[in-house]
Amino acid sequence: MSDIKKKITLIGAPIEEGSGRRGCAMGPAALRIAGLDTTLAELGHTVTDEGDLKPLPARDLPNHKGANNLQIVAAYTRALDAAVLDVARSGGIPIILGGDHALAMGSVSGMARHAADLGRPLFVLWLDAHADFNSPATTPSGNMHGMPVAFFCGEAEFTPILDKDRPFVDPKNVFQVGIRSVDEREREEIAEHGVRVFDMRAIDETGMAHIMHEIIATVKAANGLLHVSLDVDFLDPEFAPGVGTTVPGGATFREAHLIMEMLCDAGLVASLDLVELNPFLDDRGKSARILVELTASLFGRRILDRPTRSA
Ligand code: 6HN
Ligand code: MN
Ligand code: MN
Ligand code: MN
Repeated sequence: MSDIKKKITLIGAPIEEGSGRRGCAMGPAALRIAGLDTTLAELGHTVTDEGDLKPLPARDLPNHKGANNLQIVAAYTRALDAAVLDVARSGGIPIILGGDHALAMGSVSGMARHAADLGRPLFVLWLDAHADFNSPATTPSGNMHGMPVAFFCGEAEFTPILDKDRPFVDPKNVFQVGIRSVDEREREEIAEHGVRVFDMRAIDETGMAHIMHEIIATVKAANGLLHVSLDVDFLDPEFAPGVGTTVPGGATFREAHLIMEMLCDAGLVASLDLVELNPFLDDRGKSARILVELTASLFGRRILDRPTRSA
């Protein structure tokens, strides 16, 4: 499966207004400087870089006190919904270079439309320290990067950012792995909606391989498409310090790497977000580089194929 050559399209989404601090806007540039495009091309894929989206704020929406910078987040949501659908429809794999996690409102919405067109269910693998299931009604911060999962699962409290009749993702098709920071109301919401959560304790108790076998088997059995959303803070801050919301006790590089290798072998991944990279907080490009490494493994790089590096 991993030897199949793909058409990959990079879409930069330098949004930072969903996060409440500056820096994620530099994420797409850092991922390019770390060599994402050449690394994927060296694996034999056809890589197109569409550059960065720069949408104008959605002035048709009112300001909302529970949703900071709503007009900017909505603009990126609409732009990504369209751009991701376009790439997927033409047989490509969109990789969205973030940018904060609010961008997943658009990327997942676009993939949900694509999956609906194909008559297949969309599954989402959410690799994150956080559940990101707040809404303007429940958020403790107003920051919309804490809301994308609730958004694409169709929570009603959102002001109309996209058409109301768009397809939503069934919360039971959302797998959250690595979770270790959940707000009080989020805890209730994810339980109520049946999101499938594998928190750090589950990883420690059962191991990543077991969890991934289960997820892959579920997606395969349903003939589903899989969107992967990788938040830098999924990783332990020791490996990836370049993020504004570090939480101790995260996934190791080896666990993350295993996920990517297993997903590669399964051949199910239709689209990928690389989000929350804040190069301003990073340590000499370490976190950008780890994202490139993980993406390379997802798209076919194998340990035995890797060139031996001299010390
Ligand atoms: N992220 N749950 C917190 C909030 O403000 O809603 C943190 C969200 C973090 C979001 O890391 O993508
Ligand atoms: Mn997140
Ligand atoms: Mn997070
Ligand atoms: Mn709810």
